[in-house]
Amino acid sequence: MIQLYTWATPNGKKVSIMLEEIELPYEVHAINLGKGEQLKPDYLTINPNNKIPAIVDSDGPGGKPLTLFESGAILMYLAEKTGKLWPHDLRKRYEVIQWLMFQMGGVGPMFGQANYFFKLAEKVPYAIERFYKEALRLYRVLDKELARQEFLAGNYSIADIATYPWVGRREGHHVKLEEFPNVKRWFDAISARPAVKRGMEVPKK
Ligand SMILES: N[C@@H](CCC(=O)N[C@@H](CS)C(=O)NCC(=O)O)C(=O)O
Repeated sequence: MIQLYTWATPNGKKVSIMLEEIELPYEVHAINLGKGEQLKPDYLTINPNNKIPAIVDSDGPGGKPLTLFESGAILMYLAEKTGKLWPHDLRKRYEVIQWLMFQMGGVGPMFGQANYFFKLAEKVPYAIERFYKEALRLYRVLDKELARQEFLAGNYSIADIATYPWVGRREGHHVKLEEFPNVKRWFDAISARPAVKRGMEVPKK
């Protein structure tokens, strides 16, 4: 059984969507970030970086428990464990990893910063412009790629799962999908998946 430590944020939803897609049983532990539960000593033994998500797989490699943080690493582990949602072919698999890293190093941090500075009561125009422009540039990269193929690395994979919840927060960084028609087509297709709908509801309110 997998224990999932999460909260209602894009990085948390990546893992609940993945667990729903691969149909592995899991138990949810809501870590209330507003109350600072990520800073509690017990949780720091699971994620010393005091962030969600994290998992503990009681049936890890060699039948021993495995504790893991960083959403990208968790997605790769679950894909490896089940052989699902990334390709067996090494060349194709690295295309998936490439787009996963693009999300982890670009989409997540930049959309996150844009959301933060747009929301901040005391406006910092330089920061808003910097992160908004970079978010738009990343949407253009995504749109161009998704004009070429149905999903980010060809078939639906952990790269799409990682990117989807961040595009779901586009209101926060003032982006309209009508301006990125291929991202919109991709977003709507993923939104229609039953496992994605279930994963997006975790943790329950
Ligand atoms: N690179 C990390 C980022 C995780 C992250 O930023 N989590 C946020 C919520 S989306 C968090 O837990 N923040 C709480 C804090 O920083 O105290 C990952 O992808 O797992």
